[in-house]
Amino acid sequence: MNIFRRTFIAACAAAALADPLAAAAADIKPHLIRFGYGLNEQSNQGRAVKVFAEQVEKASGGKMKVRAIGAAALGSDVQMQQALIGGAQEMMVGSTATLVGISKEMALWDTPFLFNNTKEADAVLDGPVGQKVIDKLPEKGLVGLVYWENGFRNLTNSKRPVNKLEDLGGIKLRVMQNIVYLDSFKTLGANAIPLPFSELFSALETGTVDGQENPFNTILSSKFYEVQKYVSVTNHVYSPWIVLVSKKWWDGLSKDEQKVLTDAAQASRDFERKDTRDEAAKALAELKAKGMQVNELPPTETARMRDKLTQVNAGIAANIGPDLWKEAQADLDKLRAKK
Ligand code: TK8
Repeated sequence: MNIFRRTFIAACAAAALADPLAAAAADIKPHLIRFGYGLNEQSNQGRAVKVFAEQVEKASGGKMKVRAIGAAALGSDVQMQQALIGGAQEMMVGSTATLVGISKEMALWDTPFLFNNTKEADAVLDGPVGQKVIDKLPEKGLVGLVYWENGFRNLTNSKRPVNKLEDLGGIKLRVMQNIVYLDSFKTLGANAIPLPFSELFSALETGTVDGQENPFNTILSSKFYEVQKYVSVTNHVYSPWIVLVSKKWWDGLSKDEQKVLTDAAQASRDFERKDTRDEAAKALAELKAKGMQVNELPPTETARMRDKLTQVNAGIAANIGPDLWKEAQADLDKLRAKK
């Protein structure tokens, strides 16, 4: 061994001792992570994927590289979930709602008006109930790392402002590929049509559907204001996103590599929720500026909607199991009693 090589090895060892991150990185094998998502790069989803990617590269000393692929270029949520299960793709982020066909407990998050505010959402999603739902994924071939915020969903359409329940009558409304959403909007009188998000813009543009529902952030970042006239503020459900890993791939990683991903996922969650909330606070004004006509649903009409939708709750409870349902309700009761 020549002197240069010896000096180099000694320097690496010293650096590894001085920096625990570098020490861990020494055990990390080179990896390329294909990370797919449905929204575009300029969206809150795209920004948070970038934060995740940067942290993974840094913490792994450049050995784990994330190739972020947005705008559903790797497929819809449902297609990507299948690719993860099969091991053809490493990671993704998407709606919990589109996962219900694979993991039925995810339907808890589809309960209309489940959370009154983001505080409640964070507490339940990051608490024992959220973890129990995530713990059901490995048996399906997926690992769930964290929940991000998609947000409270609101209605848009091209026909008329929805001021009362009856205004939804006959509106061809795109819903996610999820049984609870389908039931909910049928119950409210809309003509609910399930479609993947990746087909939504053109379906709105061509009139295949008249309307859709999503958080203000998405209505803005996906430019739905170009093809929709009315926004009705309904906040009918809080929608989470979930960061998923292929279990097939995850099982082959070292503990250090798994930790790099878990830590980065948590950091991206904190970034994402703050970023999403900051944007949501300004988004409605921007949508108005883009020419959309905004109306708030009167409280009496929200109450009527809520009443009608309690019909779907029994089905959700039966589907996810009464214990999980009751535990979520008990946690919410406790949170609400605290104030
Ligand atoms: C993005 C979707 C989207 C969701 C939807 O892939 O489909 O309406 O809100 O965020 O998961």
